[in-house]
Amino acid sequence: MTGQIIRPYGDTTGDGRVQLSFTLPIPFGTPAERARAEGAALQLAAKMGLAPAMVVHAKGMGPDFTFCIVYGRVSHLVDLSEVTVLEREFPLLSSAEVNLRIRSGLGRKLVVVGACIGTDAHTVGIDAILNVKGHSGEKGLEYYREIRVVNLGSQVDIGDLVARSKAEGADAVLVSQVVTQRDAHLSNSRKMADAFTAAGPGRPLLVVGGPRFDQGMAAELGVDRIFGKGTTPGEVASYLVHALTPARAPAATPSPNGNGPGSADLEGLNPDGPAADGPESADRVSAADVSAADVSAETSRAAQAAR
Ligand code: B12
Repeated sequence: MTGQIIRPYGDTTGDGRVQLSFTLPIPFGTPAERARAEGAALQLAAKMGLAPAMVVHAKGMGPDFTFCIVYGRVSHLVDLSEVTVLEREFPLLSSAEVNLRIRSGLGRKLVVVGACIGTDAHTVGIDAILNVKGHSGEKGLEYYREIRVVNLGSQVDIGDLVARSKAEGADAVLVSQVVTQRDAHLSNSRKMADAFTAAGPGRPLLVVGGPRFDQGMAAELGVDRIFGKGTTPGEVASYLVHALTPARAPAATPSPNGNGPGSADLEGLNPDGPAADGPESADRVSAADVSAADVSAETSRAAQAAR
């Protein structure tokens, strides 16, 4: 089966075979209990539309539970023309381009406060985005000259996050939620958004991330953007610039000492980027956004600073 309509396969193409694992709240101790557990697994599989189905693995999980893997055939078809994919709405920028856009657009450092909130202690994800060592070969936000990062770590109380974000003058708050038990990631994100709204005007940009978020739920959770598994720091930096630097930088006079947003930096900037042109052109910022001379000047500034 090829083209727009497909079916999963296990043994031969298009045979519809899938594998499914789940845990049942019944024991797997005695032979009678094992037979009942496997029968229960097959009943569930049949009700889910797997026919024929077989239990290929079953194992006791403590005294009261059974973990099962069922292999069976589904008759459902997948229509690829109905698959919806969330397109990235901003162009990916290099770190030099990000720094330049912040300097030109804000005229000061962009302040980011990050944390894992609630009882969540999974800091590896937010650290991958924030720490200088970064992720997937990309440096984290701490590496960017024009971004000031305040990483509050794990299990941060929402009230403390709001207070600290205010004290730091945060432009953006980046929150990680990895644990999804009882939908904690959703309820915590909503509570966080509500707390920032209740804190009054000047709410920072709210960004949440974690491997099990549905990235289409931002509005429902009251946040501005959701990032999922495999996010890289460069994507986040590019998004922050897209969301926080003004659409068109104000005209500026070159400062006599060469510091600050001179007209050379601003020339040719189009911070809206080519995102509206579609995903192809959104992959890379175009020459119309940041001139090659600007980027090369920024790149050598960064190299000098690193020495
Ligand atoms: C390492 C780990 C731990 C470590 C955490 C150490 C630390 N300092 O972070 C320790 C041992 C402490 C731990 C503890 C627990 N863990 Co744990 N843990 C994991 C594990 C193995 C890896 C997570 C990880 O580091 N991934 C690597 C990072 C880089 O990926 P990431 O988090 O997805 O982040 C990326 C993106 O999601 C995104 N992102 C993430 N956050 C953010 C935020 C923003 C703003 C942005 C933009 C992007 C972004 O960018 C990152 C880079 O791409 C996972 C299983 C797994 N393989 O994923 C379980 C897992 C997350 N843990 C789990 C559980 C249950 C627990 C415990 C409850 C276990 C227990 N009974 O005690 C405790 C809870 C502790 C607590 N209070 O939170 C479950 C969660 C299940 C669920 N449904 O929620 C998992 C899935 C394991 C499992 N299969 O059961 N854990």
